Amino acid sequence: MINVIGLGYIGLPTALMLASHGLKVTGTDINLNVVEKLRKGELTFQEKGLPELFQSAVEGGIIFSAEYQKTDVYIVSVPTPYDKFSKKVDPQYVIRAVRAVLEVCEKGAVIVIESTVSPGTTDRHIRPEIENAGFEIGRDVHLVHAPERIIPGNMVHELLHNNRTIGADSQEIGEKVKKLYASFCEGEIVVTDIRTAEMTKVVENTFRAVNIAFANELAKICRHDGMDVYEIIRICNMHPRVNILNPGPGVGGHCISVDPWFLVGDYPGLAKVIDESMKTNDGMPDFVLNRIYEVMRENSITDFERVGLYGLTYKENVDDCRESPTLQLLESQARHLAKGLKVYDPYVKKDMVENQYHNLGAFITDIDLIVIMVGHSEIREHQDLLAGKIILDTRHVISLPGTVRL
Ligand code: SAJ
Repeated sequence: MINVIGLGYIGLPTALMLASHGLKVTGTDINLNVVEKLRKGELTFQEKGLPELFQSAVEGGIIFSAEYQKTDVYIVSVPTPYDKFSKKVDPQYVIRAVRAVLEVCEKGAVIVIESTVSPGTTDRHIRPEIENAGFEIGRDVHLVHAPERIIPGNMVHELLHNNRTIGADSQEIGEKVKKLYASFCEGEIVVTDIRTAEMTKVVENTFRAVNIAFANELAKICRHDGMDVYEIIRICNMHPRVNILNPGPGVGGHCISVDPWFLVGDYPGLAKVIDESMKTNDGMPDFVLNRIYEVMRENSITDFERVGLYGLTYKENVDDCRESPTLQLLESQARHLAKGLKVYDPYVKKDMVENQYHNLGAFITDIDLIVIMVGHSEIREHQDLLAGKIILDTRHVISLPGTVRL
């Protein structure tokens, strides 16, 4: 039996995937609400294909529990927050999960850590924890790091098709875990050592962060001198070896806006391009706020209550608001003691911020300037609803004439 620890954005789909491919799985979460919801057949977040996967996992006999199980394979996918000041990863949840596993596991159990950790976390924090508990790694328990790569919005497909990395102390254990993941994963599975696996995960997200920062910097340069950044990127990308990403209102989510800081925190004198890139991305919500002021001035709008932000999530067509640029922008606006911006997001049903609407029609009626912060399909497909409004489109998704951009 496989005990998946932590039933969040990564743990839940992974547990469901294993169970729907014929493996015996118990999903454990310390949050009783989560466990009870899942037992009742309710999902805890929206994701394309997840309801069907859930159904097939239930048919496969998946069990949800708040207890850690006595078994020989654990997959730990608990959060790894980072300290905003030191920029270092906080491994406390992983450590707590490993401690709890040690209390119940069978001799020779394999503990697979899927949570993102900064390079060296296993050596610095997890190994000593296990050794101090009197266990010999490689005999009493085995450690593996198998970072995930799935993207919210396309998780189920990517779980099935992405290549994966398995970091292990020995080839034998690496191969054993590879076999486990190969029960559902159709991509190539590479076996390496733990430190390399830790580093690859963080580097992958850093690559994307740096490249988004480059696009954001170009947007600022082009704005400064009246050039069209989108046209420039479009033409540059026709070069066979150039592939520039899209500028936007900032970088959210729990990965690209977080993981690269681990490298800055651990290697402050070395990770310079990364440091600057993260600052550039983090500065984008303020850049958008300045653009809002400019557009308001140009159109003689004096009241923030006539301005609406479309989108609260960190990207299109997901319901995840973690580190979202819109939330960052609202925070910044509050710091400037200027309040009143209206907000709407079709994916966010509960009230999260002041002046939040739950009806697109009412939201549009009450504003003169709409700022597209997220390019949800809803607004791409119903652009006609925006006719007559002043539109500031930070995502380059609206094609109505007169739309102003980043
Ligand atoms: N964004 C831009 N411009 C772009 C692309 C993205 O501004 O051209 C913004 C998005 O709007 C969003 C943020 O960046 O706010 C991040 O979105 P994303 O879709 O690029 O990535 P995530 O955070 O949803 O998922 C990433 C993925 N990593 C990579 O693509 C290298 C995913 O594969 C990882 O599994 C995930 O991080 C993770 O858990 O680490």
